[in-house]
Amino acid sequence: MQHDLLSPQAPEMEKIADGVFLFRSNVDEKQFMEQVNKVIDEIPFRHMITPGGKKINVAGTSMGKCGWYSDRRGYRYEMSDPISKKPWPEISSTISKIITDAAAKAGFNNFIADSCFINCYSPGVRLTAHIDQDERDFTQPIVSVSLGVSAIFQIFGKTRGGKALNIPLHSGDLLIFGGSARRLYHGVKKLENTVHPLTGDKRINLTFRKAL
Ligand code: MD6
Ligand code: FE
Repeated sequence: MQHDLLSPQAPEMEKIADGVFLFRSNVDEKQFMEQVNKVIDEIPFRHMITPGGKKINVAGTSMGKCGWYSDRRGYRYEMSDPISKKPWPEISSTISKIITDAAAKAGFNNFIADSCFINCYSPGVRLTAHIDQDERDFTQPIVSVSLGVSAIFQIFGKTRGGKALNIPLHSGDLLIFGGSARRLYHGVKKLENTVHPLTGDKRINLTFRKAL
C-alpha cells in the first residue's frame, strides 16, 4: 500500500523485516547535529585501523559510557578514548529518552543506550558488510539515526553475499535493528557526491547501542 507522507494516515513506523523498523523523518536533525558537534569538539572523527592493519574509510567517534574502538589490538568497547585519554562525551538525557521511546514503540522495552558510535561518510565512501558483535547482549537492538546526505543501507542475509534489501536512509530517519536482524550482515553503499544543508557533502550516522 502507498502512503502519502502528508496524509494523517502516514504510518509513524514501518516494519521493514523481522526486527527492523523504520521511522521516516522522525528526529529533529538540528538537535542531533548539535549533539554531534559537541562530541567532535571533544573527540574528533578519526579513521581507525582494523586489527589487520587497514584504514577504516568511514571516520568515527563515540559518546556514552563506552565507545566502539578498533586498532591492531582488536575490535572492542573502550571506557575512554585511547588516543586523547578523555572519557567519551555523554549522551544527553533528552536524546537518550528519544531513543528509548522509539525502541519501545518497536517493542524493545527499557532500551537504554550506554554507547553511541558516530560515523562520518565522505563522498565515495562505503561501509562493507558486517555484523555488530562486540556488544554483550544480542537481544538488545541497535537504534540508528541518519543526518545529512542520503545513503542506501543494505541488509544481506546470514552471509555477506547475495541479494540485499536496500533501504534508502535520509536525514532525520530513525531505524531500529533488533531481534533476529542483529545477526544479519548489513552495510552502506558508496556515498554519492552531493550536498545537504546540514552536513555539506557528508553523511553522519549515529548508532545507539547497549554494549555493556
Ligand atoms: C550506517 N549502520 O548507517 C551504518 N549497524 O552508517 C550500521 O552499521 C548499523 O544502522 C547496526 C544496526 C543499525 C545500523
Ligand atoms: Fe552495523
